[in-house]
Amino acid sequence: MVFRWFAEGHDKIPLGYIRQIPGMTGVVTSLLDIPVGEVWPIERVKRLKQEINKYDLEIEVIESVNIHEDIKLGEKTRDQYIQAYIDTMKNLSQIGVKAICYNFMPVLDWARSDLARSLQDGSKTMSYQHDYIMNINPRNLAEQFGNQSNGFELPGWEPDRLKEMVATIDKYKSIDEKQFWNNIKYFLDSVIPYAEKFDIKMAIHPDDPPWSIFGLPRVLTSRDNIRKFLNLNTSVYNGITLCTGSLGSNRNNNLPSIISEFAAQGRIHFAHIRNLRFESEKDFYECGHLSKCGSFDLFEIVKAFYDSGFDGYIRPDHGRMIWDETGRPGYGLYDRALGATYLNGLWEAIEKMNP
Ligand code: DNO
Repeated sequence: MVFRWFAEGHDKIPLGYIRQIPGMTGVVTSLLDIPVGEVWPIERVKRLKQEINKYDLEIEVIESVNIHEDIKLGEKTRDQYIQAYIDTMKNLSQIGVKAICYNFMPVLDWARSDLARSLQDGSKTMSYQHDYIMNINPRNLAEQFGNQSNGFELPGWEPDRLKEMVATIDKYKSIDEKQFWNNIKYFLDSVIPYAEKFDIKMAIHPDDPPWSIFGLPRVLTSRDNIRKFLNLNTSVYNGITLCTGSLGSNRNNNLPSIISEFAAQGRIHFAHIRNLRFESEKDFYECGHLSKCGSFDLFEIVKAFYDSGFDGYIRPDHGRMIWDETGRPGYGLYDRALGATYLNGLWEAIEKMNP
């Protein structure tokens, strides 16, 4: 079990607290200050490792090494950014990183309509209202996120990504879905041989939400498209992050069945597990991890991982803000720690039921 931690200066949760969560063996982290497209210097990654290891925690998963927009757009300059990506992979392999979670969402990463919606029990959480997202200008949404993020830079909404947001969104007008898939394949065929060489499993994150927003192509959205993605490059090093909250927000995605299919093939390298509660067809809010709190059956989800012999990394995903905690939306300490404990409990029970 691992825990997402945004590294010194970007996270107010001390590593010493993370170590005290029962069963926590490592953190999933990143170097947020390095602009996308630049190589992560070896000295920086070594220092990061030392800092984490001091607390008896491992650093085997990186989330994320982001992909430069020129690669996603298939521009002529993409080769130089792919080379930088490979150089970063090499440096990460030298400190023992075993998996990289990344995404191929154009321009923006995940989207929510509210980062601090108050729930009846007094907690605050992130929520998604489809009409709101369909009618808001992305620049206004970015501004709203800036005001609601308690001073933290949100992953996927980094300032360097937002500077040219509108111009970049425009560039996608000339890219159809077929071209976009070709650009994904070009990236995979370039980096996967190095993933094999460096023994780093590449784990793409599904699009969140799993449908197009702001007129941009989004393709990592369903079982069929994940099959297509995995077939673009059939190396086992080309795999996915199975994020239940992202994929599951499309009600047509049957999570236990999707997990069983891809975990049995050894293509799920990382699991983000959380629950959400639907309020209508496409509207939802992020609730506590417990099955009873939301719309997913977490027992069936964890069982699907267990039964398929999953041996990748698991982390609890977004939590609510509870007990008056303030911090990075979705990434407070308390509710995620409860989530981790619950997931560990489910895993232990399932394991003991299957001697
Ligand atoms: C949101 C996260 C995403 C995820 C990236 C991976 O909380 O799940 O930002 O880290 O999509 O590249």
